[in-house]
Amino acid sequence: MQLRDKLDQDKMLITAWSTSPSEEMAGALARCPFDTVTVDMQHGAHTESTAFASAKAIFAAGKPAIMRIPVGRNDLASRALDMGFEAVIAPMINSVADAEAFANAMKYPPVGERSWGPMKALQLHTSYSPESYFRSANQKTMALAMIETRAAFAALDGILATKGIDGVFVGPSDLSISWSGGTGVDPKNKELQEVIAQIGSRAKQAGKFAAIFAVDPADVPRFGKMGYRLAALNTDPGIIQAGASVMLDKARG
Ligand code: 3PY
Ligand code: MG
Repeated sequence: MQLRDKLDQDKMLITAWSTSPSEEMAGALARCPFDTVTVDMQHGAHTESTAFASAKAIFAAGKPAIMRIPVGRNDLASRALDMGFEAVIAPMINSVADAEAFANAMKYPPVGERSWGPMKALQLHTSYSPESYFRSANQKTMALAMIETRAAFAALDGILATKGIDGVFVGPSDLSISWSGGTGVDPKNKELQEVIAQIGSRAKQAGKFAAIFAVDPADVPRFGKMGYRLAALNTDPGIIQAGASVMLDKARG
């Protein structure tokens, strides 16, 4: 497991966002110079079997794998860790109770109630024995709670203080919908930038990590200055489109 160690180095890490139900595609993303790849089971088209195969393909490329689970699927959070994912992002964590339920699934006792069975993870992370995995998993695997509503922002300090929550992950699109009272989606909304800055600094103060989905790659250095340590750049179709545009512009002069 290496994601936690990389984050502890206090550098901005960048994750690709895998939405196509293909381990080939996830492996291709992992072979690009991203620091890590996130497999999206909330809005992506992955099934459990393509997600689990993707974890292996990402790991084979020497990168850590992250999973975003669908809303409320804490059973899948434990399962993702059992399959070798190193971090789980849980969407719509809107209260301390939501954060506690997520942390319970992610951490072994005495912190939470994760059930024992990391046999597949041990096949990937071969430097661990069952005993050493048990001793280090609570510290090395990461529970990232998504802050993407007004309610979540109101509960931020409680969520950050929840035992077993390692960090928060801002979803600027849903946050913009909630912030506007449902009148629109505008993740680049000016008012939201102050909220995003506060989340970064309050996470840092609480000794937790802050991460965010960067709709515009040019925003990543600005998020870094706000204390964020992990940014998601784009989904696989967006990455292909951006690369194709650069190549076609060159080819067509
Ligand atoms: C959001 O912006 O709402 C997200 O969930 C990003 O993936
Ligand atoms: Mg969202």
